[in-house]
Amino acid sequence: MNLEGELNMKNLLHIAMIILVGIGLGACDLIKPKPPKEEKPEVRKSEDITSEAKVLASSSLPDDKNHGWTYGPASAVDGDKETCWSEGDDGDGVGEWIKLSFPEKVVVTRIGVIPGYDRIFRDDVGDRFYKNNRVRELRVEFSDGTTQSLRFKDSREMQFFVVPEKETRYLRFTVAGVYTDGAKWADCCISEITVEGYPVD
Ligand SMILES: [Ca+2]
Ligand SMILES: [Ca+2]
Repeated sequence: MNLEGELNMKNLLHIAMIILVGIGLGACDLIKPKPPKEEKPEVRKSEDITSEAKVLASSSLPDDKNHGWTYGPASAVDGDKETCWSEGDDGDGVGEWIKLSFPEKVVVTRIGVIPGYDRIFRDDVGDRFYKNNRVRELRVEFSDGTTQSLRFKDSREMQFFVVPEKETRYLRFTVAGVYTDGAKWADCCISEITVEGYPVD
């Protein structure tokens, strides 16, 4: 065997070794026991818990008996965007509140609000949204006394806010600012509030 032949043979042996070692490692991998699964803390599933709450308000507009429309706080949690809670104070609504109280402590994760009266009716007034005051800002108070501010766009879709997970017995929403442009009535309205979370064990 000349020098070239010797080198080729060496290379072939080298490649064969690499393949054998590779197969060996692969086999080891196959029979290696899998590490135990890491224990993850249980993640609680958030759900719509609005219907569990009792609802109260600082004031409400008298119901419209002609149309059969109700303006009490229950209208903000009935799942119908065409019914609303309207405050009944003489002013623009700043300082008025609506409170959702839960029978047990809950962890709140997300809040959604339609910050006005999302009803369109076939009469001279038509669309009620911009004819009433809309919420610009709500201050949410939790039962530990802490508060969080929610700021709204002046538009009729439900607007959502993620809440740093917090245990609470109630949520009190106080109107801290309103949009009044174009309003015919000084009534601040909320068509819907939804609360997502889960009960505390
Ligand atoms: Ca409603
Ligand atoms: Ca008012």
